[in-house]
Amino acid sequence: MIKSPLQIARASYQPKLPTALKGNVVLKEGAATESVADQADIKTLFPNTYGMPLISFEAGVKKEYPAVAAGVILSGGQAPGGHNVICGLFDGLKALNPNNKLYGFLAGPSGLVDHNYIELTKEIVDEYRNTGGFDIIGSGRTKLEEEWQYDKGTEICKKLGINAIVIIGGDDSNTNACVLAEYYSQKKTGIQVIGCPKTIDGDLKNEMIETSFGFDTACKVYSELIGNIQRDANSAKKYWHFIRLMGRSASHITLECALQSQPNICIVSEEVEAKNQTLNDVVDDIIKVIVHRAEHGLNFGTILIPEGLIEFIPAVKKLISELNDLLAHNEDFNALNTDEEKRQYVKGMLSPVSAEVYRSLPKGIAKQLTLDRDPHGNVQVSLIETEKLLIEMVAKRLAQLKAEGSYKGKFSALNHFFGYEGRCAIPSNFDADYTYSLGYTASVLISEGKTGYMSSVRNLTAPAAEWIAGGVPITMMMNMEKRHGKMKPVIQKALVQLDGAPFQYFAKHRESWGDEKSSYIYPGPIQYYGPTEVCDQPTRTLLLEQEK
Ligand code: FBP
Repeated sequence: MIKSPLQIARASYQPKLPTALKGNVVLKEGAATESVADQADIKTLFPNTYGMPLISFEAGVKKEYPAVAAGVILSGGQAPGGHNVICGLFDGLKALNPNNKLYGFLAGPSGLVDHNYIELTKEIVDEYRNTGGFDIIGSGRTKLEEEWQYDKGTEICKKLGINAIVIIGGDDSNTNACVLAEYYSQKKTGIQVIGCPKTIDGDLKNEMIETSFGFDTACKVYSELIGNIQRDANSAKKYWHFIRLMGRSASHITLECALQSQPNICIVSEEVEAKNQTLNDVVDDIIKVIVHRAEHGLNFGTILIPEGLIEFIPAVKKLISELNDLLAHNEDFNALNTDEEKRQYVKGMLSPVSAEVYRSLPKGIAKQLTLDRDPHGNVQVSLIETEKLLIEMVAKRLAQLKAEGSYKGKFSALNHFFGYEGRCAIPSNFDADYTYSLGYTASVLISEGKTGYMSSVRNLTAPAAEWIAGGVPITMMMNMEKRHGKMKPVIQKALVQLDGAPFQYFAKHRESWGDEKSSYIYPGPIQYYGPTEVCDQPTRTLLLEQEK
């Protein structure tokens, strides 16, 4: 591998660990837990892994652990810090017993099923310390949800002597980790399963998981780019920039980037839904700011748009939910050959209201909603070009206003989409430290014989030495939701809370960001070396949530 000077320097960065993990560790069990909702159903579905206690680690006396072998899987979209989870896991396993082994399953969960793996040695792991990407073993979106897949997993674990599998993934992958843990317990395979909270989207968080890893770095990369665009806009004074940001359903990334860069307009999908807005209402809100700024001679600005917006327009949401029920395991639909046949079939099966919405959408977007699903059945929102749709609608409306004489400005728009450029960035110090600690924590959970737990590191706005490491039963995060027409146990996805501190801060300040005195912030690139207030800051979301 040819390395950049920064990569060479970063290789020797020693991630910070919570004090409790630095020496000998003792496990403390807390109170028994309950699932967030639907307790009776979840308890019935997870008889072996329901109700387990919370776990925290404290400094303790030396303990001998028998040698174990673990297998690690990277699941789903890349997120900065994935390599450091593996480094922390490897270092932790070796510190607990030098005979411990770590295998990596290749290309995501399919590696477990297809028996594709490598043994992760010190030489391999050292090459990837503090780097972005998931290329050490690759990732994939295969779902682990069929018993034959679990049994194939048992086969390879028995062959390699693997006692534990660590699944590094988002809410869907950790849901599957929980089901796998329960299955392996029921079958008495002796294979433990531990989850790790990954996703740039920031939507895998709750009372015990303060943030998912990768959110920090990705938001800092996007905010740098937004700041650069704002400075360009403020210099050239001729373009409105419509910037769509990744993040799937939730608007956490968009909101965090707004807090870091203070754009003129930022749309938050959860608010659009709460206000029961239509796409035209969203356009009207944008128009107000554009017209106001034009009255002050400012025909430029920035607009942040979450990629999940379209799903949150209530009428479109209803349509998506009908499509989900309609298309799940639908043999007739799957047997159709052309996109047009499928379109006609869908139109005929929808309720009259949804059929109308479906018809009103541009064909490309309707196709995305119907045909282009990921293996978890999710609409692939990152492929829907909402920013272009909005530019088109805004331009049309402004032309009308101009004709009526109520708008005299010039409207020239550019579109951007920031997503993939942030997912494999070199992890910020926060993500490098957090992920290393998550991996190290997983190694202790494994050595302590735990299963069905998610590795958890909390108190994240304090210095790393004061972070609290431990484990949270995954069943604690679950509730029942309708998926593909059936009720399923799943981890509750965290959306932006409109009464939460990050949104409240934004709502209080957004009017002034949109007026004629722009309040742009130019965050600049992530800094890896320098004063702690420049290099080690967590996200604004985390700081506001923890009242800092
Ligand atoms: P995960 O939920 O798997 O972490 O993926 C996050 C994400 O980057 C979303 O923000 C985005 O919608 C999606 O992945 C894109 O998926 P793909 O990588 O398959 O294009």
